[in-house]
Amino acid sequence: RIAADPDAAKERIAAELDAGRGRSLRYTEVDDETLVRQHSPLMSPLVWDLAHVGNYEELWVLRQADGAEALRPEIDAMYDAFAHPRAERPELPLLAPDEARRYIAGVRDRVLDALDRMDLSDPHPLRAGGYVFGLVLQHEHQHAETMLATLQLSRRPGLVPDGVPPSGRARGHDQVLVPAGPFQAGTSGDPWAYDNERPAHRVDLPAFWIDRFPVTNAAYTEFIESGGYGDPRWWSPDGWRWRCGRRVTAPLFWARDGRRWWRRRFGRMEPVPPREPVQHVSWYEADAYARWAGARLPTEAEWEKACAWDTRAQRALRYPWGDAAPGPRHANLGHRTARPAPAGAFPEGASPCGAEQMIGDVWEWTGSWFAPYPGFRGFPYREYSEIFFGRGYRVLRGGSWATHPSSVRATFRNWDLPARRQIFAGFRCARDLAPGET
Ligand code: AVJ
Ligand code: FE
Repeated sequence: RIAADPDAAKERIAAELDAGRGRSLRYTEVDDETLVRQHSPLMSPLVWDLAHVGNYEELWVLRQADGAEALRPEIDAMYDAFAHPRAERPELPLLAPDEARRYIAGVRDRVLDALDRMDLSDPHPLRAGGYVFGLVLQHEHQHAETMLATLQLSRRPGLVPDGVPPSGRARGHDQVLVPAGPFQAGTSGDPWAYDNERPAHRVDLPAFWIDRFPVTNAAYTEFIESGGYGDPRWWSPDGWRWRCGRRVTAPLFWARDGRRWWRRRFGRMEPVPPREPVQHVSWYEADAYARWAGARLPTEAEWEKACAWDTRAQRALRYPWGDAAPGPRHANLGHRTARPAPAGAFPEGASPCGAEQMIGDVWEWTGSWFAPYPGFRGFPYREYSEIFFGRGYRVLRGGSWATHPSSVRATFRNWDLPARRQIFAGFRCARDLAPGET
């Protein structure tokens, strides 16, 4: 955000860029073999992500916003996510880990020079308010979260720093009412919002109930134990095909030992903690659980209204608790811990309607397809959002424990294919009011 004092704004941007880079470097402080290997066909080798964030920064800050020539035109295609799908990336002649670190450090030096020189009041859409720096910063943090998913898939213990989440005081099953009426979805004014969050528009919704907390491991285990994975009544046709084809019987990384469930988390087995939000479930599993529970997934409009619409003030907040930047008492974000916090751990992060943990802990699957808002305009490039519209992606909201605070807000939209489980995703349920219920 550009304040009255441009130097202070630039210092803040530089500090945020530095913190983002520190994170990428920490996650890649592992042996070269771990960096160059492909841990799953769903993911890039870590060394690809590392050079890609630098290449993206070079493309957008140095070339597009500052008018520089390409530093290394011969490597551009390798780090273009659209030229090479993830599965192909290990076959590319990628920069070796040390070379990648040198390349991105060289880009960063030039980026800081460009920041120094840039007039942030220039109306150019990439330069105005330092938009392009917010773009690359959020991009780097999104890849940091992707790197964590890759590290989780790698099975190697000791690669990821842990931390202890606050404890929760959650009651059992609990839903909050979101009253009927229009609200403002999306944003036109948020300075760092992506194209897919724009423009702000009015959406009128009937009243609905939404879970106060994300669905916990305890609740999800009941679905499993009651035979939920074996009963096609609960599954969409595609979901049933997916679960049978892959013989899925529990969330990814879960294993049963007699009557107890365990999970592998960053290379170590541990008992599944009952009060934590379930994570590593696909959209298909979330959808089936909701049907089993006599509920459904919220639409993304419902999710956003429950997250941040202040009915009394008739205005959209940036976060459930207001407009203040997320602090440690609001939400579990930014990898302070390497896991979701138990339900009820963030009463101070409650939204105006009383929903908790909407931001942080786990990305939440919604019932909506990823599609453009009315009046959408692709910016700054079609491949960020536009080419994913109408292609079978489901919307996720709210960010996870791995998401950096700079890269999530009530309007932020994430998306993935309904079969994906390696991301840090869970869900909560919603339901319509019963006849006569007010
Ligand atoms: C918004 C998380 C779906 O990781 O594919 C990274 C973010 N875009 N580089 C992704 C992104 C370009 C994107 N998601
Ligand atoms: Fe990227």
